[in-house]
Amino acid sequence: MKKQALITGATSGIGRATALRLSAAGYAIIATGRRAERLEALKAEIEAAGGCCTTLVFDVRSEEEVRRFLEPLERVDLLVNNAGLAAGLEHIDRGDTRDWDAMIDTNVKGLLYVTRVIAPKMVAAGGGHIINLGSIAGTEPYENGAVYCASKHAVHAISQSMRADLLASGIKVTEIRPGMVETEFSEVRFHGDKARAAAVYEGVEPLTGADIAEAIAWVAQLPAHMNVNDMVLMPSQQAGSYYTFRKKQ
Ligand code: NDP
Ligand code: 8X3
Repeated sequence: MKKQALITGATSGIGRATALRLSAAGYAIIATGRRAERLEALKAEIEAAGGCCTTLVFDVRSEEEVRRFLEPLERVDLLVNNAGLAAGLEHIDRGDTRDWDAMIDTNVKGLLYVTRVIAPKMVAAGGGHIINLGSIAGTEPYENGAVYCASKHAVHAISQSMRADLLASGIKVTEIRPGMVETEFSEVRFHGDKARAAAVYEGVEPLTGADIAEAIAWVAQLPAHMNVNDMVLMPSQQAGSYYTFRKKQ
């Protein structure tokens, strides 16, 4: 029987690339997100390559939806808590509280709701692996990013605590903490402003969703006695939140 990988936020970017990569590694994929058509296209792509994919359309911000869609799952061997976003880039005195709610409700509460349903299944099964998408923003807060950075600091803290909580149950917890990855992330952050999103990557060769998926696939296949607690990945032109070397175009 194939191992089952549940990936939240598989309609785009890192989550989509991870679904494709883990399918190629032999996992049966359970792909989630809010955009049904995107999930159907992913399922078709996975099945055309000989893989197996179930899709679940729900919003991780709704505890009721998370429970309704995830409680019936019989087994999950690998959970990739990936769904997340940045909304806005503003000083604290000008931030839009609707953006703040979206980030906290998705990046923190959504990750917790999903974990609360899946972790007991792993405990009952006697093992599993949870991979959380953190960020360098989880340890290096930057100007204009108070709430996004706070949400990823929360993911960093939750990942460390849950690793301890689940230790005796044989469940591995890994946090993947990327720097700049070119996905729909910046377009979402700037509410659809493509030019402003493109400027984020000007003069830099950013990481891709596939780069992060490769790391996730590597971490997931390590032998039972070995875990990666925390992995920080960056483009080689970036040294951290505060240092990016941009080549002149
Ligand atoms: P994308 O915007 O490309 O993908 C985000 C995914 O999250 C989409 O599939 C989206 O699906 C899903 N999602 C967002 N909100 C919800 C929700 N309420 N319910 C369910 N799914 C949701 O961005 P990335 O791939 O870059 O981001 C993935 C993760 O990686 C995020 O947690 C992000 O913070 C993190 N990250 C990204 C970095 C980057 O530079 N890109 C760097 C460090 C971390 P849909 O809209 O269909 O619901
Ligand atoms: C996404 C990377 O630098 O925008 O987590 O915080 S950054």
